[in-house]
Amino acid sequence: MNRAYLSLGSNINPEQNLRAAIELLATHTRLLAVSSVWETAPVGITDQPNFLNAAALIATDLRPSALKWQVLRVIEAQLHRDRSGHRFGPRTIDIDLVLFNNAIFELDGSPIPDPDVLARPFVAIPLAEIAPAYRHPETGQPLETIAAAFHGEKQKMTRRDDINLNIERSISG
Ligand code: PH2
Ligand code: MG
Repeated sequence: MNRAYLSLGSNINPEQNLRAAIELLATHTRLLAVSSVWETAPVGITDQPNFLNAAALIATDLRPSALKWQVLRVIEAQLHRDRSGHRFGPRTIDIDLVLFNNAIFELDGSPIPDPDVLARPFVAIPLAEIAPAYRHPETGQPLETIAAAFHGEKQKMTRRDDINLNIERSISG
């Protein structure tokens, strides 16, 4: 079994789309952990709604390319992700494969580990919640150390404890 670490983001109907993405992920893979939901200011194009960001850890027998194309991209399409607009513009759901086991490789020309793990607090902080002791394959730093370096930015992020993506715990009745 492989362990894949995913970064999720949405700023169109974000609460519903994050929840739907997690539920769909659970039907395709084994969901091991889901982070809190964080409300974050948009990076890149700043004139767009705030994002909700989260991270998930899954177990899968799929290789990275199959995971990306047969699961992540399919879920994005099911949730009406429109890729015709700006690359960094608003989206219903973005599911990025950012870490895979302890491997260092390229997937369709993009590096894994995704450089955003070290560069973006909205990626590092949720990941550190679900795998604090995981060591970055290139720097050797645990995710909790990487996330702690963003303490200044973290103050600008809001943990949305009113939104719970944990499927089992949120089933009512
Ligand atoms: N994703 C982007 C561009 N900007 N900003 C925030 N806060 N969160 C994101 O997930 C995000 C972004 C492109 O993937
Ligand atoms: Mg992204």
